[in-house]
Amino acid sequence: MNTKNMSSVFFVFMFVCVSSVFPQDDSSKKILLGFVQVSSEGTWRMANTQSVKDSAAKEGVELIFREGQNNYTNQSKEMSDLIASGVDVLAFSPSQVEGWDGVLQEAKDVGIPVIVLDRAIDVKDSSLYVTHIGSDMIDEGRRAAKWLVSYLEKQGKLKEEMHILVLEGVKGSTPAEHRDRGFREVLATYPNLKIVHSEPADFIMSKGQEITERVLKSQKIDIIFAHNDEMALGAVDAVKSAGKVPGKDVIIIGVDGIKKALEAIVSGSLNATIECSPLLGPQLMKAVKDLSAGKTVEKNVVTEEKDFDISNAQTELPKRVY
Ligand code: GYE
Repeated sequence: MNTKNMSSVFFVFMFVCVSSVFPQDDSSKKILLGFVQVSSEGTWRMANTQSVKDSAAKEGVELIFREGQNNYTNQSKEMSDLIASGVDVLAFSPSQVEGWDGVLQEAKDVGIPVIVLDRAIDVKDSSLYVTHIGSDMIDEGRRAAKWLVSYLEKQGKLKEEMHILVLEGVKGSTPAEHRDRGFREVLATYPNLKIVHSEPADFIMSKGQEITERVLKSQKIDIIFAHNDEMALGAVDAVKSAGKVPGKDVIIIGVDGIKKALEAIVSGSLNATIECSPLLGPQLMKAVKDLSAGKTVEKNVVTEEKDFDISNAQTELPKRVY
């Protein structure tokens, strides 16, 4: 063997030794994340889905995306399916507060960590999921009522009898249940602020409009609290068609903080929106990566959010992406 050959053999030998002491980091193997979205309706949900997809692509996480059409049975089936297919991590945004114990147990039995995104859940054993990333929706309800109280106070109307219409989200869903609970909790101190009608409009704009139109025909309504902005914007249209001025004759409050709601605040037809951010993708991917690296993650990651009204909606508008 000449010197040239000997040195090549030496280098190959060294490479083999170094590789076996420092095994090649297998970061080329992508983490497989299964995500079951609750539904596809509305601006908020579309922005949430986009945020998850964009962040997965950016972070090099392989995403299997499924959608449950706002239906518990569909959603649990999709989840069982992904568990059986052996994803590394499972995430979902639940259609309802309760009923997840069984399917989460399936994941736990095979060692798949589960992340609850956006809407929180109630399960008997909280070790069935590793973390919840999303908003405190009871507090969103409280914030809506507190905004209302301070608005009425400034107008010198806090002692007057006021009739409230509540446009609820999907019955049994976390945002509907929790926002309702928080709102009523604060209102309990103000018996003159009366909820005279409350009905599910399923987070859908046209349903918010229909219900408001119907209710306005038979009752005097001073305030409308909608569990999301889409329904609140439906209510704005209904108030207009009843010949009244939304934002003045009827105070209207929504939740989410979508661009269209901020525009409606600036134009005076909506009074306030309580922010609930759909941009959860980056936090989700961080948790996915931490879990895959064997790190512990916080049990509850609460999104920081603001309230918007005429005092700050305009400044926020150019920054809104949804
Ligand atoms: O407020 C609503 C959507 O789960 C926070 O669901 C989310 C809610 C959001 O359809 O617009």
